[in-house]
Amino acid sequence: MSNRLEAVVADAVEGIRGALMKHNVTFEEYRQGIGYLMKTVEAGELPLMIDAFLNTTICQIENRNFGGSTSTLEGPYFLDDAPFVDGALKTYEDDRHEPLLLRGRVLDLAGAPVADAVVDVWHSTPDGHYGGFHNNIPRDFYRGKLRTDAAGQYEVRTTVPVAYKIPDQGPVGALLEAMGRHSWRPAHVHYKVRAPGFHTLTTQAYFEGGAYVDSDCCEGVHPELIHADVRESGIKVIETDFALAPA
Ligand code: MBD
Ligand code: FE
Repeated sequence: MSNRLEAVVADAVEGIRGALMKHNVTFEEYRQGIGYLMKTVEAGELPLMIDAFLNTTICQIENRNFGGSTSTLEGPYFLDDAPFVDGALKTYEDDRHEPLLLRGRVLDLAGAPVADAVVDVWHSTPDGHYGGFHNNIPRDFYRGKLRTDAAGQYEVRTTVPVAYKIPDQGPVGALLEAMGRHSWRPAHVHYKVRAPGFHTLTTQAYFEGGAYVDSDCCEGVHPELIHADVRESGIKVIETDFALAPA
């Protein structure tokens, strides 16, 4: 059992050693790196740092192993107790943001519809926060569960999300800035699709031409997850079919 641990840690160390060698890292820089890691731990941002750099790799491994639609980051703002919603997500009463229709089908790998699949949808508020996490926004705002019908279809109305800035006042923000990067994620809609007998799919949708689509600080964007600006009777539509791999 410890062989797997030994293999992963040994290769991780080897990778870091390669980077140190390649860039002629000095003893002083090495000490600075340790100091930076200490600060990150003290600030409680170690999970944020590891997520920003490495979570997307774990998703790539899942994509390689399971097949079906492309999976990407769950992020820190999923709530499993979101209510089932009928027709529309709860939004701010004065939300004047552009309306958005999310719809599509849940399918198996052969393209047959999956009825009674549960599709969790969640995204940012128009002011760039998440319900249940920031500014006392109710936990059922801008999130909800949908159930697919006999044709595997789901549909829900909401408003267009905005780009999201990960915490940038601490060590992680400082590191990204020192690297010449920023702390923004492009506007996105999160999905988690579950059905008995299938592997759970966690993914996101992005907006073509949106800010930061080409420079996501968490590197979670895949080209096939970027949606063109499609409109129906003037209403913006994101249509996403999810192909689920067998469990
Ligand atoms: C988010 O909203 C998000 O989706 C990810 C992956 C990381 C931080 C904030
Ligand atoms: Fe998010």
